[in-house]
Amino acid sequence: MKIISLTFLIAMLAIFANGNEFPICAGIGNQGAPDVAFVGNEYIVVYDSLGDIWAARVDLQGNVLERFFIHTPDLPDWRDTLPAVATDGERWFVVWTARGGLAEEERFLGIWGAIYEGSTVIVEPFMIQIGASCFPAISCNGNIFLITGTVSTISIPQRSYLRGRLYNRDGNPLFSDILIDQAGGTYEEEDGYIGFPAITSDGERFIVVYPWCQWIFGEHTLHAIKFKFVTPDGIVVDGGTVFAEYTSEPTVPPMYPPELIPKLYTIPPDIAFSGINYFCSHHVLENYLVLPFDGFYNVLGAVINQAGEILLNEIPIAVVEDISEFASGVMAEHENFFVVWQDFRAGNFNIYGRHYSQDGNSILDEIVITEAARDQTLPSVAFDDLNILVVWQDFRNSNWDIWGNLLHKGWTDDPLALAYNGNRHLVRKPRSGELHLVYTDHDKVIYRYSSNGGTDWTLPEIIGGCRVISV
Ligand SMILES: [Ca+2]
Ligand SMILES: [Ca+2]
Ligand SMILES: [Ca+2]
Repeated sequence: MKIISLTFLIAMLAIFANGNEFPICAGIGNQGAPDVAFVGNEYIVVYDSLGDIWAARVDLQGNVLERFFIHTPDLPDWRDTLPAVATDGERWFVVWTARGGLAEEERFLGIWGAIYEGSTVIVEPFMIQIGASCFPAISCNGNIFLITGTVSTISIPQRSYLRGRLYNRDGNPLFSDILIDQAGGTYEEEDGYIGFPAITSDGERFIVVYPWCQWIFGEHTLHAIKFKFVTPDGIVVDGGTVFAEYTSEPTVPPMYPPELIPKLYTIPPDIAFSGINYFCSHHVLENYLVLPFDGFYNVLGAVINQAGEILLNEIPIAVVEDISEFASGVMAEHENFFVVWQDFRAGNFNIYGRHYSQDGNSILDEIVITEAARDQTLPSVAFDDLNILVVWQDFRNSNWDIWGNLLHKGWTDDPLALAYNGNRHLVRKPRSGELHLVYTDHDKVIYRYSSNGGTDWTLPEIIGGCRVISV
């Protein structure tokens, strides 16, 4: 009996350890590079499946409603990959890049986009005209979309450009190309390179954050994480530098073979706006002397105000020595921020998260998002005004799939505790274990239901907006 009980206990622990993890797409072969946005009343998850772009609609209880195909590359043996998605609240705009060639001569072939409402296509896939070929990023200020990407020239010195363009919700480009920044100087020994950018908006202006490096007069390389602003008129406004480190080697990608290009440049930082400040999360090498080979990484953060001043820098988000932590994503959760990252502490990659105040102070404990077997990598995160959906690519089944975990804030997850605390109401249906709970949170009325006396609860659901409630 004891053995049976112990087996049962272990099985139960495994279930709880997985929390609310669920597969979003576990198709044959590899699915990867997911991005997620909260659109209207559902989440849209975009991803690369076998080199095609797909999307999944996920409801607020974590049910996958639908998966649908968006685009396959025009050229044989090329892949459509690295999708990014943004929304104006109704429509969602997905961008991606076409990538091809053998590993040692990988090339990018421009940036593509398409616009949807729900699963209805509004604008069929089309070329995005920004004069950039790789690392697409997109954000919306509520009205118009900024799309950015980078391109590098085969020249002496090597130059790299971060370009962008504003688009309206019908897929029409506004104004002309915007040159946001460039790397690479005038002289032969001034090679430069710009890596994968990220964008967000304060509802009017956009802020773009990106890795930047340049080999300076043959003496040293400056590696930096920089940011600039773009106005809705397409004007670039100076920003600042949240990180800078020198190395004495000519360590400017892509002079290396692609497999040696550091994750510094091929995996983006991220940035979010809380209504007051921006929070930028990014990864850096623990030791820059290891370039051009990959060393270990740390995740750092910075709080930037709307004037572009860095209020707090080098926030140590995940900084364990000789352990790689990188690929962070950040989103605003009302006045706070939530950062997720991939982490090798267990000997394979898992995903963790942590909350920060708008002042950059860590609040609450670290949250385990997934500790499943094998690797979970490249997390992306969205907030639906109540819950958080984290998505990632997942190798637990020995091929890459897309998985998610729907978190309820992370700190008020005990419904019964909620019910006994403040403006909250709990009702039990007579002669049953059925509980109905309503409470308010940021002027929204939240509802949860339990069929078994409070052991299991539905995920919180917004049912209205007011301050005084009853049930
Ligand atoms: Ca580390
Ligand atoms: Ca793992
Ligand atoms: Ca798969």
